[in-house]
Amino acid sequence: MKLSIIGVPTYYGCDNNGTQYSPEKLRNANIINLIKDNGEIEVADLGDIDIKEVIERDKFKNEKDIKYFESIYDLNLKLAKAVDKAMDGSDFTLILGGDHGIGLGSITGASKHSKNLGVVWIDAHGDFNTCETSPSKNFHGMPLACLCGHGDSRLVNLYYNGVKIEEKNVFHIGGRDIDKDEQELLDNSKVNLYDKKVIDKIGFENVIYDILKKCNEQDIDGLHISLDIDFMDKFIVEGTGTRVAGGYTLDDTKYILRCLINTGIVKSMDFVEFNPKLDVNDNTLKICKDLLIYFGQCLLSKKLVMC
Ligand SMILES: [Mn+2]
Repeated sequence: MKLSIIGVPTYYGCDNNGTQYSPEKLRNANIINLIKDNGEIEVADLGDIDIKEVIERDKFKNEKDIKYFESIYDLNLKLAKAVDKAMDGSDFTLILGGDHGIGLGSITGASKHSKNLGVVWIDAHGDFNTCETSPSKNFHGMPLACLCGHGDSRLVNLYYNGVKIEEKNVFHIGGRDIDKDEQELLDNSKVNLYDKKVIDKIGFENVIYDILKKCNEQDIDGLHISLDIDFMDKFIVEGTGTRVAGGYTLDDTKYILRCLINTGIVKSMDFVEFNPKLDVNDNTLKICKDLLIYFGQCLLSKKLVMC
């Protein structure tokens, strides 16, 4: 099992200084060795994407509807290329954000490695705004819409022209803070929404069952997980920028990861929105470490199941 890791030290998509320190913080917490120590995982740390610096005063200089546009475009293009290349030489690619805006680049890269890619977007927020509907103009609220072909055409056509992921192949889990116009966009889309209402009604087991059934019916041959830690409850993850009440536990998150990775078709994952500057007593760091070690164990148990 070969695992590639790419860091994306940026906060330009959330405009909340701090998420750029996440890859460094996780590496310093020995995360690479901890994942390795689980056994036969061969980890290649490919380092960080080089981020083009834009000063705060210039954040609307190139585009009035998306903050830090120039850098967002640049880093996502570099990330798409890096993920595409990493996936050529490994069984799994893990991308450490950064804010969730990096999902555009990572999934664009991953889309080159499946005939029919599916995306599981685990998040308290929709991330389905366009530059027109976004109240904040922060790109981390837009990447999923962008990947489905909505919004700024330069970002929609990043790396190669055209839609990167079909709406019906998107499975969004955990939404409980979705903007009004964004909700309308989602309701008019084919995105599969498992928001708080749905989860309360049917439970995570049935959510997973439904996703796996649809993967099968729709001939999805590869899955990418995009995990925003604000999926978890605001009292569990202090070290993230847009915390929302009524969220989920560490065990819920582990359960979802395990079920998805056990399918054997997950080849890449984003781990985003950890903000060490907002963390209290390293509580969120501990949660992140726990999750990433568990993720490594899931990769290995997948291998055992396959044997
Ligand atoms: Mn998000």
